[in-house]
Amino acid sequence: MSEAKQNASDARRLVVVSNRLGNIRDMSQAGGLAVGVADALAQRGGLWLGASDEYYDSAAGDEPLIRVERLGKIEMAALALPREEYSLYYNGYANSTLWPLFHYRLDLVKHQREFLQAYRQINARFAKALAGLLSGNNDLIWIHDYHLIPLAAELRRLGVGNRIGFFLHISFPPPDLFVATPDHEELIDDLLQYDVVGLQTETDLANFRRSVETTNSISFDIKGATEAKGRAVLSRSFPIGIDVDSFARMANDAAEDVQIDSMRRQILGLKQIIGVDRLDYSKGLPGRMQAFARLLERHPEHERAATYLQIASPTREEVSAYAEIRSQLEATAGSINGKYADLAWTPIRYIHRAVPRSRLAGLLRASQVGLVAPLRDGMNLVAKEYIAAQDPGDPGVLVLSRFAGAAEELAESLIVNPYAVDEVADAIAKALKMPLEERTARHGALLKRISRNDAAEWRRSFLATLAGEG
Ligand code: ADQ
Repeated sequence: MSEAKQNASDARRLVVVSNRLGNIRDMSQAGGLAVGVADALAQRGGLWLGASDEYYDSAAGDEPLIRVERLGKIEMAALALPREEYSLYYNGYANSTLWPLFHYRLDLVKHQREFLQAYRQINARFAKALAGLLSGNNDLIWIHDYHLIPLAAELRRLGVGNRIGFFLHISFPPPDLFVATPDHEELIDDLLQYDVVGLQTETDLANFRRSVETTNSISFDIKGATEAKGRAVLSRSFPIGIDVDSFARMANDAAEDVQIDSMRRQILGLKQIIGVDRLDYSKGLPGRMQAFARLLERHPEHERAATYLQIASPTREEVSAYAEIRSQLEATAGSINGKYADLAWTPIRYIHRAVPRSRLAGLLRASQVGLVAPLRDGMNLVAKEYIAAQDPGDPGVLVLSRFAGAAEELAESLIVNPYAVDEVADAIAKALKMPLEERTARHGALLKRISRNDAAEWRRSFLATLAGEG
């Protein structure tokens, strides 16, 4: 893109909407969405709207309750929402209907009328609040994720004619699964109210386009454009990235105790395999532990010599499927440790809490294998963080699920099928034995790729496309 064009799109005010607001004051804990969005807002100024963490209990009139705070060039707008309705929207439709559906888990999908109703009502509330905050039809509106699919449709209903883009952070299912939700036609109609629909990968993009074709009998041209009800809609993939340099710096400046632990293991010749995830059933956590147990069974030389560290932060604990995966994981870790542990060695160390990012970066660097084996994942930023965290002179090896969006970009990792426990175990064994030369060659190629497709490139390409310049 030329300088002139970049300046043209940068001149327009950016308005971002996501379910939750990022913490602009302290980006040290922020993930890809927050980093990409906050950088863009800091550069050009703009507004970020998200749900407040304060709720009200009864339907207190119809006027949106918004608290706007200005931080330099950025306005942060927190929208207070009715507690009960928010829960039906968030725990209900977003995380008990859409999340499992979009992660190919029809067995876990819950359909309840009240979920859908609340989902639409909350989106209507977001739309009303946003319409009152727009400064004109030149504002570029960028809406994030599955919580807010109907937001453009609600805004159009209020007469908002601005360019509106949508980015889906999670995977999009194939049409055969997608049409299993009774609401599939509505969801597609909603998505076709955007000017740009962005997905993580080519697979998601193809699934989205085929789902539109199946539902509405309209197809996309070779550039990803279509026309629906007189509106032009463009669909593209925009793989999200991380801020590679800042993550690498954090990993390099790791806390002293992490460094001491790493040196101790080095002296004793002990290896560490690491997994870092939200405790979500899509992340395939019990399968990873089983693969580690198979490693010990099939490659007994790793007994007492390798440890699996799994950090799994609590998430969505009010949704029953999450309570189940937690007890399943604890039982799996317990039974493997019961079988193999001795006084000097605990094979699996399992930490059920969030860890500060700087510490996390140090732990990733201190681990010889990064095990990222989700059953389905939009992108998976941990895979990219693991690469960024490594010492380029002596890097670890990434073992990556073919069902993570990141696998499309990260071909030099050891790609595995997470359903095939033996295959994952063998890949871990290969990673643990990989010679330095092969490790540095693979890591060099991966680092180059994540540096090129970083968080800045992600938002630059999305916003240029949204502004009609891409
Ligand atoms: P998530 O499903 O949350 O994101 P992921 O991409 O891995 O998955 O991002 C998780 C972020 O949280 C990473 O930055 C990671 O370091 C951090 N994190 C995870 N566990 C942690 C812990 N215990 N302590 C501290 N930090 C922790 C969704 C989609 C993904 C997509 C992203 C971004 O599901 O597929 O990659 O959005 O688009």
